Amino acid sequence: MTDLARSQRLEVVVVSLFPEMFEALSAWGISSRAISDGLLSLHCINPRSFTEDKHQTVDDRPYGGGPGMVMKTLPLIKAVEAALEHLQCSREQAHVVYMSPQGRQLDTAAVGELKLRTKLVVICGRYEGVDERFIERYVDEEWSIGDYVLSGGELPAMVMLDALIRKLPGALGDQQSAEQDSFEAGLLDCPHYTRPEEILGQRVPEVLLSGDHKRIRQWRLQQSLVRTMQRRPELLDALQLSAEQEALLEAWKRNTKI
Ligand code: 9D3
Repeated sequence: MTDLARSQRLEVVVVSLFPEMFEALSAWGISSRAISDGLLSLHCINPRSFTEDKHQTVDDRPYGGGPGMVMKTLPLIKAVEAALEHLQCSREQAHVVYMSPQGRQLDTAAVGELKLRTKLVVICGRYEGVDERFIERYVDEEWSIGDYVLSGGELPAMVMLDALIRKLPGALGDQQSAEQDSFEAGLLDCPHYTRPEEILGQRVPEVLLSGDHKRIRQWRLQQSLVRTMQRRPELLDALQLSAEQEALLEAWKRNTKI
């Protein structure tokens, strides 16, 4: 689907025991602007509000024993049903994802897939995770943000949503800056400078002051290529370089050998 072909705005419902954490998205920066501009809606539902006992219990001990607790199934089921109600859609019409260390690892391609959805339910786990039967019944996909242990699914959900929101048409003031982003072109970013021209003896590279836009573009591309080669060679291996890119990289290698 092209950007212009997006027929419906993205509607997101997050299921979390800590809904206030999502104010990091709704109150600040590009994500908050995207929401107030109506590019997406973000609604949070707390499974705790679907408990019936005095202590509003959302966790319980694991069958089989061992340390840690597991999120109870019924409050989660009720929360997802409330999410579908909020989205005014059936289970089949919504895409339900569970943030989980066992999930597929998020990357640019994955973000591109997720942003095509129009109704997204994002489940955040706490404790050791959720009852497996809940996953079997409701979850379409499990997503991780990388191989390190966090305390729950909220930060991963926010990472995923922030990456996704940046790719919604109109989310960035200058649509080009999304395409120029690191990774979008498969390359790391070039260095950036702002005023003053000199600070404590460090000068801005002369080419950036030249006003020669062709040379500036070539310098930036060359910097991106060299940095990618030095810091993330596996990214470069995955690319088919253009003739210009090949030439810029070779020119750099030639000049640094002398
Ligand atoms: C240390 C506890 N672990 C083994 C006994 C399992 C475990 C359970 C729950 C590890 C982490 C979590 C909480 N993490 C997430 O919910 C999570 C996550 C993450 O920790 N890292 C990367 N991506 C994600 S997505 C959700």
